[in-house]
Amino acid sequence: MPPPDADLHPEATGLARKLVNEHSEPQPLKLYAGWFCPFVQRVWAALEEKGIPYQYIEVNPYHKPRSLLDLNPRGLVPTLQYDNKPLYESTVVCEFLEDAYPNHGLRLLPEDPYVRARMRIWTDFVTTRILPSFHRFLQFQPGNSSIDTVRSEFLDTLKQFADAMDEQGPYFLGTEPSLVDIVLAPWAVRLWVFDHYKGGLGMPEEDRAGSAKGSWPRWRKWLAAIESRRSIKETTSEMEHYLPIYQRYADDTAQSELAKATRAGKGVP
Ligand SMILES: N[C@@H](CCC(=O)N[C@@H](CS)C(=O)NCC(=O)O)C(=O)O
Repeated sequence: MPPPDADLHPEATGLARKLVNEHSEPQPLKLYAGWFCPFVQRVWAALEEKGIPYQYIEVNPYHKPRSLLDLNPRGLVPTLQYDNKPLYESTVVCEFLEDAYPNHGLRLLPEDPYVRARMRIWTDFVTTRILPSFHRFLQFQPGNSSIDTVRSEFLDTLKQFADAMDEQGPYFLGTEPSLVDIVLAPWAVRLWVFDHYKGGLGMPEEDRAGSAKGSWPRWRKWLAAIESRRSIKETTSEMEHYLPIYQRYADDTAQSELAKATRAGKGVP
C-alpha cells in the first residue's frame, strides 16, 4: 500500500502551474520533480535564476515510478537527467548547474575561493542544522519534550544564520543572491506552517527595543528579498494544496524519508 504521503494534489497550481506549462517541451536537461517539494524548489529556482532550458517532469516520489528509480535508486526528487545521465541531491545539482552553465544568468557560487568556501559552510548549516530543527519543531507532539524547547532551538539556528550574513544585504553575501540563499528559500517561504499548526513561530520583534540592527531585523530584510524573488514566487503553488501535506507532518503521521529521519533523530535523508 502506498504511504499516506502519496496522496497529494497531482500537479503544480497557481504561478508554478504557468511555469510548468512553459517547460513541458522535451529538452536535453530534464528535472524530475514534485511541485510540493522544497528540495525540488531549490533546483527549480536555480534553473530559473540561471535561465537554463529544461523540461519539467512531474512525478510522485512516494509512488516511486520506474522512470524515477531507474535514474535515482533512492527514488527521491529532485532528480536531474543531463545528456541521459542521472544526477541527484539538490545542493550537488545546484552546484553542478553553476559548473555546467557558468555563463548563464545569476552566478550561484562566488568567484573568490574564501567567500565560496564560507558560503558552503552556511549552505551546509542550512541542511544539517536548520532543516532538522525545522522538522523537529513541525513534527513536535506534546509529551516528548516541550514545544518551547524545539521552537527556541529552531529560532536559534535562524539567528545564527542571520548573524553570519553580510550586514547590508539584503542577501546573505550582499546585493546579489547566491546558492546559500537558494538552499534556504523554500523553507523560509514555508514558515507559515508554524503559525498554522504549532501556535506561532515566536520570532522576537527586535533584538533590542528600537534597534534597526540585530539578528531579527536582518532576518526580516533577507526574508523580504527572498519572498519577492521571481524564481521563488513562480515555483510556489497555491497554499491550499500544501495544507494536507503539512498537516501530516504537523500530526507526525507522515511516512516520508524526511519524516522518518526526524522521528529517528537523524538528519536530512
Ligand atoms: N537530500 C535530498 C532530499 C530529497 C527529498 O527528501 N525529497 C523528497 C520530497 S520533498 C522525496 O523525494 N521523498 C520521497 C520519500 O520520502 O520516499 C535532496 O537534497 O535532494
